[in-house]
Amino acid sequence: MIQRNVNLSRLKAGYLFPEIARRRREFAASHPEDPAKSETRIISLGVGNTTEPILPVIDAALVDGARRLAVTETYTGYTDEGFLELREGISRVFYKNAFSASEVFISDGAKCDIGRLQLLFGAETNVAVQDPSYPVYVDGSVLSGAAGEWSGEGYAGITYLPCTADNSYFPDLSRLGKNSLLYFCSPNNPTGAAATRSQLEELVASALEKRCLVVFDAAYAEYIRDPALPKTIFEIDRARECAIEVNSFSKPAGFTGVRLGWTVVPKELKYSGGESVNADWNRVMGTIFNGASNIAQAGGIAALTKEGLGEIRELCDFYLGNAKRIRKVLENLRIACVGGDNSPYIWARFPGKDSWDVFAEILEKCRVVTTPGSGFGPSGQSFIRFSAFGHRGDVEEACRRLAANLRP
Ligand code: PL4
Repeated sequence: MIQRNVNLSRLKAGYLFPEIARRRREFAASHPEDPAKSETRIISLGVGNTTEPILPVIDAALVDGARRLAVTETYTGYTDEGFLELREGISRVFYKNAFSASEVFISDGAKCDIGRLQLLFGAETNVAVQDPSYPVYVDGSVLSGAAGEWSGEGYAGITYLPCTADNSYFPDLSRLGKNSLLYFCSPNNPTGAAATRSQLEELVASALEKRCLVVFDAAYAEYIRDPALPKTIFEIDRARECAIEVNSFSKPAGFTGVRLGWTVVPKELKYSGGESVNADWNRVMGTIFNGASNIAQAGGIAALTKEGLGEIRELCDFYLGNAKRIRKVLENLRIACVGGDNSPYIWARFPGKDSWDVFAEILEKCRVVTTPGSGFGPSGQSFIRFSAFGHRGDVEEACRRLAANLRP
């Protein structure tokens, strides 16, 4: 028989979010809901999955995109790197036209691109991550062979850069090794911290000095409300020499199920041997990706219009309203927490407790699903992530239960 890819056996347990779903199912099986008692219903503040309908202008464009496929004159097939109008629109709206269409690659979402990006660098790469971080950076590195063996605390081949209250959730970059591939997410999942301009300047300066490449995940950029905070790494001078940015319509436009994202790979970006990263990404995408859905792209084009951007703002404001409510309850309980102001996540600390124990306690006492911080890396231990994605009524009910039953 064929041998299993050895890297698969290095993956630690299950992927975080299916594991949470499994524990939720297990709990539900032993604690059946009573339709007469609404307080027995399980509410999720766990996975960051959008719940609200797509707003009318963007929705109408999706419908129109589907209808155009039924008409000979407007039918389209493969679009390879994506509709030119969408690529140029993304550059115009999010990057002040700083990039040509050939530097903007349309995808089926940020997660998929994060997975594919690993193909550019290979198993010998030194990988560094913010700790805690979105699990795909580490698990994807395990699959590519770059992470090495699990050592009980983390993977031997990965440099974990702690982001804690002590450093205002921004890592000590003196620990970043030379020639590393650094995954950096702002506004951050899970801590909710959004890096300041000076912090991103420090990041770019370190990356240039140490000849590192930064994969900057800006999936939550549209949640930034503080005008002083950068929404993209490319607001920083010379970032185009050291960074790739992945982004997505999932969280701003409610496209988690539609699937549409993009990655910006500047032409200035070079490997140590001087080869073009942009040319290689073009080759990788051309080889193993066949383009995002034309219907989704029609929705994306509409999302970039004045009306569409208004809808993005409205949707993000709604989830930020949820975040504000959750954070207020936690603060009233005197539970130390951050995030929720420029991001849809609130990061709450339960000193001395194990994250999975707190997860189980909240599920048991409040029937609310959360995400255990330790699932995001060693520095997430004793933390819980609350997601603000939910219907308003559910979030308010969850807040009532937390206020009544949760103790720090
Ligand atoms: C559960 C920092 C959520 N099944 O939808 P995409 O692929 O464009 O974006 C995914 C993504 C990319 N970057 C960051 C993210 O936080 C996410 C989505 N994360 C979460 O709860 O942390 C959804 C997770 C989903 C997954 O595995 O991604």
